[in-house]
Amino acid sequence: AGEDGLQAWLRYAPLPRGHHRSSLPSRIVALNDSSSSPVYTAGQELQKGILGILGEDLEICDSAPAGNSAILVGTVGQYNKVYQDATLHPDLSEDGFWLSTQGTTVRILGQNERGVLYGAFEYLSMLAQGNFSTVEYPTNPSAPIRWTNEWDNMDGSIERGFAGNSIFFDDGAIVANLTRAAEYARLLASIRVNAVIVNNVNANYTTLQPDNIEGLGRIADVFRPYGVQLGMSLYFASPANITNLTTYDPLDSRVIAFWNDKTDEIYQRIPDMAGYLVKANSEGQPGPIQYNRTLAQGANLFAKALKPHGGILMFRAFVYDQLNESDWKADRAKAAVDYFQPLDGDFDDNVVVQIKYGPIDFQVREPVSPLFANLRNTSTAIELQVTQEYLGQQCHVIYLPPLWKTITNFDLRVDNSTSLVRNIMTGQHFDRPLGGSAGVVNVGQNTTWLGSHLAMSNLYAYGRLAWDWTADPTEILQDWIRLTFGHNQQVIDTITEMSLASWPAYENYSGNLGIQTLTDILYTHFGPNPQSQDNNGWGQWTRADKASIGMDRTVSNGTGYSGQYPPEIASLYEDISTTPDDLLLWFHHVNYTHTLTSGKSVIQHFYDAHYAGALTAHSFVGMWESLKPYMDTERYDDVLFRQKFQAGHALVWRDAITNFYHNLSGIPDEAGRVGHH
Ligand code: GCW
Repeated sequence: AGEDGLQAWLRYAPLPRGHHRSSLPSRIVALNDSSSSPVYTAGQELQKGILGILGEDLEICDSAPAGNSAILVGTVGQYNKVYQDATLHPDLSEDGFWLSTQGTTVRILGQNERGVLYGAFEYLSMLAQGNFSTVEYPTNPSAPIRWTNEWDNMDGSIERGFAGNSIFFDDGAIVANLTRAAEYARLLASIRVNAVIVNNVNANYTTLQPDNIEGLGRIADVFRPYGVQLGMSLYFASPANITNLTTYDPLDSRVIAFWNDKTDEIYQRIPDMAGYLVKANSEGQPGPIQYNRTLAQGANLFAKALKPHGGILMFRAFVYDQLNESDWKADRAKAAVDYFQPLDGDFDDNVVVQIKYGPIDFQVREPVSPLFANLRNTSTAIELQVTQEYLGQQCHVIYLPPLWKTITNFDLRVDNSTSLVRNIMTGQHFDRPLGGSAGVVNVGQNTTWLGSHLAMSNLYAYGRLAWDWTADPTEILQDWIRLTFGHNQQVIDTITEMSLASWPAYENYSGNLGIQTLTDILYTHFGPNPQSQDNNGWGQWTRADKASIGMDRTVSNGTGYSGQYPPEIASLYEDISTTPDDLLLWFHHVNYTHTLTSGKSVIQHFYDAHYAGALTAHSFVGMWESLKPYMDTERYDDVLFRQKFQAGHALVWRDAITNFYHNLSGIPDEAGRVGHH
């Protein structure tokens, strides 16, 4: 039981009868036979996959007699050593691969060993989808950083994780059995994720104790055959916890020596460690500001220790202070630019500032973080959540790529010219050496990994997009459906329809017009709690009163946030008539009777959208039930249970939000649905 969940999109289910297939090569030639090599893994994976998909058991050899057909896997360098093919010059960058299928000769050549494994998974994905076409192409990543972050605590719990306890940690130490860690690395390699930060950004100094460094080394050992590097989050004040130092001042020579020595010790055990992730001076975490040092001085402390080892320091931009709502101009959304823009150019070249996609915190609708437009001399990466913290916690189906694409395709108009977020964060636009993305995933011990079978489309898509931000969310989704659930057209059409309707539906029944997700922000981040959105110190406010609602973030009359964007975007948001409806209440404070460009009033839009969204969620139940004949019982029942919960919870959402604003405003619903009659 649970095997389908564990294998996720790598099930290698037999290709159904009726699919055209051409004859296969007779053997697999892997050009490196060391068992920790991704090339070796590629050979093993091809053997296993072809057996599952096509029922043919190919042998793995280290060479092929001339004239014999083979699937050849190796780096370009390894290949040229054996075959001296001077005509072969595939245009590859780091981690890229070249795939060529000519009848019964298949060549999968990587720029490095990790690229070889990526190519093997690509070929297997083709076979599993019944695609036997002849192809020949190179493919390269959009960015070097394609990481996941796991918010796993050393005690085995996971912050904002919705699939059980950690696969890495338990009771303050690294678990003995790392089978799941290896299986996770296999999934990640197949979507070309190249590193995992294994512990929570709210970090603990105990990670750095010698037996835990040894344990992290064991995790890195099981990741290595999959080309996945290990990275770790650090607790800024560690030196004051594990030595007799009483300071963690980043400019103190003893503190510097501590981090240099610790870093050397870690690299001794994990020579290919990816780097560190640091959350400092954020939500109670210690940082350099305690010593009147800048955030850049804090970041560079670690960057310098990592530099000789080739490591990267990811430094989070999620820095903000508690605020008082009685101040009309107070605005948490401004914090990141206020803190980081003055430091542009002060960060070492192996520092990457990791920026959440919006200026607040993974809400259902946010504008792009303006920080992306304000750091020209600093490498940046975008932080996304695969885990659905504010978005239904895997109890609601939401296919997230359309949300991510809204952000990454946004044109910030830096210097009044095209400046797409996806080109800024990958380093291309400002010509930065580093860039990319971090996806907060938070997989757990549950056999579905994320707590829900359908949520896995988000992990799959995260990797595909991190490789190529121009890829199409629907195509990615349908590859995932075929690999996960098979080839039945009704299954493909239904899951596609449901997935594409899911983000708009959730926005409709949770929070509209840029008001954010009206979830409980004080405790659970789950379920409706509109009253928690005001009179809190967190700065996630709606400023709703009897007559009006919304944050005035204009320069002319509000917090001035809109002025953090380049001029063309600033004026778009400054002017209420050019602000898109879906961000109206993010930027403007208006009466409930204000007319939207759609012609509806704000309050009527709230009522209508909540009813429409809940209806869509309800329709998912019947859609899923129509798939019963084509599904295994285990996955059918598991998803159905969740769809029914979502349908019911969407009604709770609808009624909680519409009644809340009806009571507050006293304005009746034109359709007569809301309130007491
Ligand atoms: O919104 C908050 C989350 C915290 C998280 C924090 C962050 C890991 O509720 O759980 O801490 O964001 O991203 O640092």
